[in-house]
Amino acid sequence: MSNTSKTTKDITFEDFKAEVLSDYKIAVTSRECSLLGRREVLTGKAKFGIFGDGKEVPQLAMAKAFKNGDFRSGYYRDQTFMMAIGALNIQQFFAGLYGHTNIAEEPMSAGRQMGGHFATHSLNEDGSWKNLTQQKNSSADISPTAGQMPRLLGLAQASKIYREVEGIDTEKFSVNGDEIAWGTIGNASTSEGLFFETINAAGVLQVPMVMNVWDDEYGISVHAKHQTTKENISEILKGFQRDEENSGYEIFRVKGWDYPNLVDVYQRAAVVARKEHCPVLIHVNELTQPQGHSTSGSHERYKSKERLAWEVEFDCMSKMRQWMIENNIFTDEEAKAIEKDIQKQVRKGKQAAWTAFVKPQKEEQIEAVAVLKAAAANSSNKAFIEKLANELEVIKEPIRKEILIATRKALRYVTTENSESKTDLINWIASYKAKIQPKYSANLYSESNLRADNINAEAPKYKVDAEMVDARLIMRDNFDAIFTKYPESLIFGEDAGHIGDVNQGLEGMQEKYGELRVSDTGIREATILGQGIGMAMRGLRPIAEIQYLDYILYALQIMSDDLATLQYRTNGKQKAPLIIRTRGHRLEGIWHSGSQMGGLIHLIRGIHLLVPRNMTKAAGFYNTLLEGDEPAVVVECLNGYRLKEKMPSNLGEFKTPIGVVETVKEGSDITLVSYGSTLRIVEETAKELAQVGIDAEVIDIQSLLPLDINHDMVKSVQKTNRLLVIDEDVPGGASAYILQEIVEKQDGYRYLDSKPQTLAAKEHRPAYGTDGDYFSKPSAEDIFEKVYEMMHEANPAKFPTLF
Ligand SMILES: Cc1ncc(C[n+]2csc(CCOP(=O)(O)OP(=O)(O)O)c2C)c(N)n1
Ligand SMILES: [Mg+2]
Repeated sequence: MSNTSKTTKDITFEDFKAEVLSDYKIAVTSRECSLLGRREVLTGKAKFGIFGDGKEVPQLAMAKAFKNGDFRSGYYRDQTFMMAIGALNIQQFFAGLYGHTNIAEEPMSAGRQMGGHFATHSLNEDGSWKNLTQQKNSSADISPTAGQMPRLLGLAQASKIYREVEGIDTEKFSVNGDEIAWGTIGNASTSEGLFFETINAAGVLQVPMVMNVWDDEYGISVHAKHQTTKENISEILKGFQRDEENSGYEIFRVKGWDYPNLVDVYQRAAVVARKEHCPVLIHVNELTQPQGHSTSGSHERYKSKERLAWEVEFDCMSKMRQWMIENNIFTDEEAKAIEKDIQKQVRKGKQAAWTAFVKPQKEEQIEAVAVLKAAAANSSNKAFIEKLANELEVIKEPIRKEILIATRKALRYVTTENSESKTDLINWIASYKAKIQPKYSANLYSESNLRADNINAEAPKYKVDAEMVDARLIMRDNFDAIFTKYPESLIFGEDAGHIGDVNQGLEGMQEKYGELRVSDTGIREATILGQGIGMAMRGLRPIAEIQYLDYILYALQIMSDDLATLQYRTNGKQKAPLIIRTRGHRLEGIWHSGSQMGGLIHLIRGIHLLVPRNMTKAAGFYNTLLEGDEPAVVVECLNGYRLKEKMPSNLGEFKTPIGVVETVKEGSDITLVSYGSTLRIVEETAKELAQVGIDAEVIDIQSLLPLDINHDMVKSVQKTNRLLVIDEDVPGGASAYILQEIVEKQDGYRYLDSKPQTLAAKEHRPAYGTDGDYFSKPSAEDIFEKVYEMMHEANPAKFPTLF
């Protein structure tokens, strides 16, 4: 099922009629899916439903203007559009509603996302790119309202880069930069800051973005009068309209039930965006929600009788039907026949989806019951196990939870017994879990051969007369090598362009590589991130610069909700190998020395988090990441740019391994673990400790996500039997995470002779100035005394008390 994008110009009435009829059939199919979908939830077959009824007709118009290579970044109402571009059929729609975990049956997310969250596949089985110019693309939806906006900007910007930057291999991604990024959003969600930030940025960048607002006057129960000034988004955005003097937007307003006008507006909008790379806003108003917001409530509670009556009259489908009758496209009887036929098809598709959904679990149930019955036959607790087997057997449509509950509970009745069937039961549970768990957990990170831990380290090389230079020069010259080696790489951020970043790590790069590849952006962290996500999803290698680590919080929601979940929520069918460059740690004051690592670690699982101790290490991380296909944050040490480091000769080539710790000083008495700027203080303190006879081993973690994939830290604890984790995050933050890794995951507790400890910063933000730092974050004296205290406890005679 798919509609073609012929223009209405050169076609006969018969052609025209056929096209409109085909559109109507798609819309009826979509509406029937919504109606039946709601029933499936209310009868308990599906858990939650949110549907696109009331928004069908504008989506037909959008689909007609949408071409191969284009991208959608939208929200949960777009099922009609997805059907119209041929990316969603009836059975798949219901597979999504049920949460089918097979990607072949449920191509949107393999059951990970609730229905109504759409995606197409950008990647082949092995994680390599498909040819995106030969298919219609949808980036994977997320639930946070307006969360689709930042990425939309990047999807659109990619076309501009492909059109205007020379030397990039565009084959799989672009034809002359002609692709449009189409956004959809609900009227109420335009209240979010992300909407306004994106609208402004796209106007500045002049990228081919067509932004569609589906306006039904409500956001769940909240009316437009509480959402939007003047209750009218296109009215208040009028200032963005381009004119003879200034570039800006082309803005359209059109009624959502007016099929011929919608088709016309979308064709015109597409020409402006595609040809001129001018962003477009289409405000589609007078839309409805026939069944209310979602299956969680009913709109009769908050809509007036008059409004409800208006919604019936202005339902876009009945308006389209009426128009079709008036224009002799069909008669009422013909329409009824079409509708009846489609109702049947939808019921059939729904049934097929349910049968396919239930089938594997039924088979697993039969296996489990057999294993349970065998275990019962040989057990003194036969009656109890049989009961579990019988209870499982009678479930008509079992889910996996029920299968595991029965089998796992049965194990408890055979703990003291020894039989072959008990072993069979144990093995069955283990192999079942091994088979099923990945359906829910795989693809958080890349599973292709380009994943980070598959990329080999390469040491920096030095000429005999290598100079000691300001470390920022290593960063700059390495970026120079990167931009030459990878024509598809580009960097952007506040002050990243003209002056070459606030620490001169990009000095001269804009002059050399141009304003499109090394660019200044507005102060708008969330959409800087979004630019990166969208461009990375279209095959470019963006480096998004967040000026200071402290300000990453503005982008954190998008990192956490969008970037970190992308591979996971598409079951590995989309990727955005975006590199986020930032700088942080110890400098001056509350907002220039943050180290909110605990927060980041826990919120961005799915993105690597790298914390190099110097610029050579950092540059090596960029080189590694560019060979891989995963997103990462690199936190450069803010106080390290002017320190001296030796200039390597293999710039762009040396690689710091990801997930591998480095022992920077060997020792036998205690293991000190740290990273980033604090590591330098730990190294200095280790020298002072040596003077009093304490031989500390110092480990640089380098990579917080992933952390120590080779389990090297426990080997050190095995040798020293003592452990202190030093970190400048708050107490219980990153240090607790590191401690858990060593003590629990790596079984470090077995080798400890002293209580394992952490030394973190104070709970408050770091105060300003040198003393502010000294009284806020772990100092050399703090570290010395903590280690000394641990050694005193172990050997008071050798280390008499300090205080
Ligand atoms: C950030 C965020 N806040 C709240 C919600 C809960 N929520 C889901 S949809 C919705 C209303 C959206 O209304 P609108 O944008 O007009 O879209 P419509 O559903 O009317 O098409 C809300 C509040 C959410 N998903 N994300
Ligand atoms: Mg709305």
